[in-house]
Amino acid sequence: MNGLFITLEGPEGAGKTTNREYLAARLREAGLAVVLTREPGGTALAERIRELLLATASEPMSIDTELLLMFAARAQHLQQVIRPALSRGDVVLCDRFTDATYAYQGGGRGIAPARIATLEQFVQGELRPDLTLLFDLPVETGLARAAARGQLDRFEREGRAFFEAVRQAYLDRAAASPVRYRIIDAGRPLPQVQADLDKLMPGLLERARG
Ligand code: T5A
Repeated sequence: MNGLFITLEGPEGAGKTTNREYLAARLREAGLAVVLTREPGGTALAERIRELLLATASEPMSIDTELLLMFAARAQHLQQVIRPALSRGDVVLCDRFTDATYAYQGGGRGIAPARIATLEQFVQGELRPDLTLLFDLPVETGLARAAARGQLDRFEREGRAFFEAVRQAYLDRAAASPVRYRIIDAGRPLPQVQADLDKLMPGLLERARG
C-alpha cells in the first residue's frame, strides 16, 4: 500500500474533527488526494453500527458486545474505504481507529490489551497507522466542550474516572510508540493547536510524496 494512513486520537472534545478538516485542507492545498473518514463509521453499514454503539438504550450493552461491534465496523471500513484509498496512494485522515479501542474498551472498560490485540490482528492483519496525532487535554476541558454541544451519547455519559483511564491509556500507548505518535496539547486555543499542525506539514508532505 503506497498511501499514508494518519489517525487522529484523543479523549472527548479534544478537537479531532475540527483539526482533521484543517489538516485535510492544508494537504489538499499541497496537491495531495485526501480521504477524510471516521470510526466507528466511515461506510453506510459501519455508520449503522455506530448508531448502535452511541445510542443510549434501555438494555445495557455488554463490554464484549461493544468491543466486537467496534471491530465489526472497522472490518467494513477497512474493506470499503481505508484499504482501497491506501492502494490508490491517497492520504487517509481517520478520526479515531484502533488506539481508541485500546483507550476506551481497554483503559476505560478494563478489557485486557491482549484480547484487543487478537482482534486487531484478525481484522487488520499487519495494517497499522503510519502516524497518530494524539490530541491530549485535561478531561474536564474536553467534557465541557462536548457538553456545550448538547445531548450526550452513551460514552459521554460515563463518569470522570472512565475518562481519566481513557486519557492515561492513550498517553501510555504514545509513550510506548514514540515514533508513530505526536502528542499535541489540545487544551490551548485553536490557533495554537493549528500552529503545531503547521509545523508537522513539511514532514507529512515528505512522507506522503514518498
Ligand atoms: N470509541 C470509538 C470507542 O469507544 N472505541 C473505538 O474503538 C472507537 C473508534 C464516538 C465515541 O466512540 C468511542 C469514543 C467516542 O466516545 P467520536 O465521535 O470520535 O467517537 O467521539 P467524540 O470524541 O465524542 O467526538 P467529538 O466530536 O466530541 O470530539 P472531537 O472530534 O475531538 O472534537 P471537535 O473537533 O468536534 O470539537 C469539540 C468542540 O470543541 C471545540 C469545537 O469547536 C467543538 O465545538 N474546540 C475547541 N474549543 C476551544 N479550543 C480548542 N482548541 C478547540 N478545539 C475544538
